[in-house]
Amino acid sequence: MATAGVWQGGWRPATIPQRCVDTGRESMTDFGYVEDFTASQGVLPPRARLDTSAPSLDLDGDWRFRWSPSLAATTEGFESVDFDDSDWRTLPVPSCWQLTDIAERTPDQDPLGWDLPAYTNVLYPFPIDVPHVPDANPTGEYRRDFTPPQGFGDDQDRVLLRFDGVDSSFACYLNGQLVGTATGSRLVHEFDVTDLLVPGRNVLAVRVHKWSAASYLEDQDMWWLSGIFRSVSLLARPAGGIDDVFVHADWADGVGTLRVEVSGGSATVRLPELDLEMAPGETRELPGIEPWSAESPRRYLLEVVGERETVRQWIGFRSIAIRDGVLYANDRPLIFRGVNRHEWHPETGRTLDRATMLADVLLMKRHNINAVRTSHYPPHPDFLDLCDEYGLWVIDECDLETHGFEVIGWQGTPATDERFFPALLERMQRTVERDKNHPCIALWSLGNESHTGPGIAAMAAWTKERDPSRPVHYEGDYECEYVDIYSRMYSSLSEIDAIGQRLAEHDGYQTGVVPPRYTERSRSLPFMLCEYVHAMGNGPGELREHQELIERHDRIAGGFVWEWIDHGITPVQGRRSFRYGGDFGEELHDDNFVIDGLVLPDRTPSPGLIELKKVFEPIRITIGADVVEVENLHRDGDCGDLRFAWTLVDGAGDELEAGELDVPPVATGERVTVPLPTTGAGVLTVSATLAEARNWAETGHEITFGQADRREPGTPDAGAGRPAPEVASFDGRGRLTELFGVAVEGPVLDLYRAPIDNDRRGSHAADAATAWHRIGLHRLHHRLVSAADTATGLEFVTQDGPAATNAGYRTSWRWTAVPGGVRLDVTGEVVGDLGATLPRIGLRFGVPDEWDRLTWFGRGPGEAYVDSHESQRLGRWTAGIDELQTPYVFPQENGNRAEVSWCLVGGGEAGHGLRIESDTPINVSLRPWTAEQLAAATHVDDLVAGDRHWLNLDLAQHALGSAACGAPPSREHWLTPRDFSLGLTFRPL
Ligand code: IPT
Repeated sequence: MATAGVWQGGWRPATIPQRCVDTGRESMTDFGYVEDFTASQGVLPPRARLDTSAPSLDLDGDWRFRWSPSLAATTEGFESVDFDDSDWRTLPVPSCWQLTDIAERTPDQDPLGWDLPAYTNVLYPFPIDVPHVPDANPTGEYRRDFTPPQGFGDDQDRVLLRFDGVDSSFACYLNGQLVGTATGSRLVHEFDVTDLLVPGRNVLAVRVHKWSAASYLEDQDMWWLSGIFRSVSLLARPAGGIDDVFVHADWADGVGTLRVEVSGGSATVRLPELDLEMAPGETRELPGIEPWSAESPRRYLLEVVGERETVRQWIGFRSIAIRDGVLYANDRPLIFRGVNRHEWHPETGRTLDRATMLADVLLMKRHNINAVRTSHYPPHPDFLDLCDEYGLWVIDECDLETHGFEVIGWQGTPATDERFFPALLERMQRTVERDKNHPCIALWSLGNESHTGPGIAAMAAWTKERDPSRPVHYEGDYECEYVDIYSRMYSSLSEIDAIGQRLAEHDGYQTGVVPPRYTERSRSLPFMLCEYVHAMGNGPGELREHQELIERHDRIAGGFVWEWIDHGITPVQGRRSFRYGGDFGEELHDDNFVIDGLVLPDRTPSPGLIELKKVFEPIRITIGADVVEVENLHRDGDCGDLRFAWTLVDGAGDELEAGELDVPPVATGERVTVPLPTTGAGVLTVSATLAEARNWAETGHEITFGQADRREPGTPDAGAGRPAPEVASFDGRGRLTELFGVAVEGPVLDLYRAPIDNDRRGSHAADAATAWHRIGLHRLHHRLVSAADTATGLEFVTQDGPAATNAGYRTSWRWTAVPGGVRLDVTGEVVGDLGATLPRIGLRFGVPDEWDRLTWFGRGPGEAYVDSHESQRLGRWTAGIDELQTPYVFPQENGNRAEVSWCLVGGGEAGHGLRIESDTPINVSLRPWTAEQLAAATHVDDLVAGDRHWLNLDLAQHALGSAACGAPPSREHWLTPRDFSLGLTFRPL
């Protein structure tokens, strides 16, 4: 094989280091490989995954399985052909054994008694005692038999056994004989089993250990799960067949350059679409080639035809280059509008089927995402095929993270411990060799959060030599000694701006992990954010502010939002909520920090993803005073494949006019203007949709929209005189008891929201939730100071504030009669020191629980906040109470509807409910529980609807930001204690 020449790690004939475990059996069992630094024994050198005509046998399905709590409790002789496994249970391969029947298992009631899932972010859940692991090392023993089909592996042929992913260390036996051992959970391993295979029944036995020396290299922020979690197969390798292929397909100025290295027997390379035939190793220039890009993923089908085997390979011509500190793809700046993707399914964990992978790809494409970082390991190989086909740039990351060493000051971390170096190198080699032919892969990444040192530098050096066509990424090389792109995570906006300008000095926000050290080299390279805007819970906010900086500075090649999906685990049967860290009784855990995705565990898009779609828009529509401007930010072509349509609605939300907008061709990077299609007053929306279906979306799929509010201001109802008692009755505290004949409660001043993750955690918590709770904003007391019946109405003054402080609000409530209703004018004046920020300023109103529908004119249809609202458009919307709640896995503030001019709340039947108009746009939410109940809940199913619905009519709320892992939100989005006034009119429906 061609790869053999560069292969430096991994394969050696099996001489397993000794660590014999006294199992109490007659013989001591040799488990030395479990704590071996370079434990892959007998594994073949890595090679590309090829779509071949050679036969293969799928070994997935039900295997026999036995779980043991330790090495000592494993089964002697389990590998022998005649071992009787009839009383073992079955387990599907692929799967993660901790998730077996997980819906029925809790720490208190676990009929299986196997170890449960455990979540830690940084911490190793075992002592740092390299290369040792605890005696309690859960081990799964797997057995199955198979019969190779007729003609499978003729005389001269070889037969390989392939494991696509086994976590974390395993030994494999065929017909009672040791085949080999391997580690590298998310990496492929092949063994040559030709000499062990027999005609007829063969017995395969695999012993998989949860912990191994390799666990030190696999400390990614995710659940600890084990088992054969990707497929197993048997491959026939024809003598003289095609063992490996390395496609080099470049592109420049419309000309493709093709060279294909082939290892194995003699072969011809063909590209039928171009009538091309060439020899391996030959270089051909091909004019008229369409390049591959995420926007236009043009693929060509290549065939490598040998005497006894044909390999088919989808290829794409493209070039990735760095010039003058800017990253280019096909001679255009490459800007990642990316996400970090862990592989996750709430029922099957890291075992994904193709439909789930496709669902991810389609969701990403439909939300204007153009790139994925495979954090922090190579994905299932099918995922990369899908990225090639549908068009997503990929940063393919090696299966490596040693973050837990940070806790001990990175002392002895594998990057600096040469005993680990062969394993580090082998991991990178397995990553690159398997995936090297994918046009979607733009960069290689050496891993994540593993400090820096010669072990990682060696991975970079090997990678550059093996594949000079792709730059190398690794965030942990802060001074850019061996990487090609400067990469950071969670930098503050001001720091991103400074880096964008290539400044030498800057006092930016520091993650606490990464002190900014702008070396001359790091300043000369392109810059990217391998992680930014942490999508934990409600958020992230300030996506727009980040995108503006990315667009402003040429050197910034974009970034990757952290992260794609909440890793919630499917609930106890029949319950709606998902489980997270700590729910399985873990000794150490990181709580809901694993719930930080743009989609909920069941892949429902969160409001954060909807907002991201708008911010990542490939074209921008701006409506000015006289013109509509359309800017093609990064779409290939001239936007001729889009349809532009407009509507004008009045302040009631009724459509006044609509039409198509003729937009002339607009090339990438250009902008055009067209006259406004109407001069009418109202809200004008221009929307761009696909004129024809793509493989990732239907005709009519909206790419983006632009909006302008051209409504003429209305005149608020001037009230005068006290409302008649049959219209509004009040209690002795100045609060409504009845409005238009319906029992209501309040309104009272409300300064609280159920803290979001970004309020509770990280850098901002001291200013936010901690301070709010310390002051007591969740437990306001209200006192009626005065009540007066005046000529202009009824006026109450209240003092609203928490116990044990003199801070709060002095609030005046003036009720007056207006035609057909009542008007409330509220003014609030800050008293004393309420701290730096307030969660909200508004009014809380208890309404009947039959009032379960809201119609509003404002931003919608989804939730919106001060720093996350661009995706929500002005218009008239209606939603039921369930739709008005976003079921964030960890309950927190949600469901706010923003910039509302008027709303109807009621039971959906005319004559039952309220119409509320506001002089200035307000925030509205309606929920079946209070903010305090929401704050007390830890899982969605803790939330139980009460006998009231709570309507909030708010002036404002605090920022979302993404401080759970990052800088505090910008001051301009803080809600600081301030005086306020609100003017509201209520009428019966
Ligand atoms: C960063 C990690 O790379 C990622 O895996 C994840 O843990 C993320 O944070 C937070 O969810 S590391 C962090 C200490 C900046």
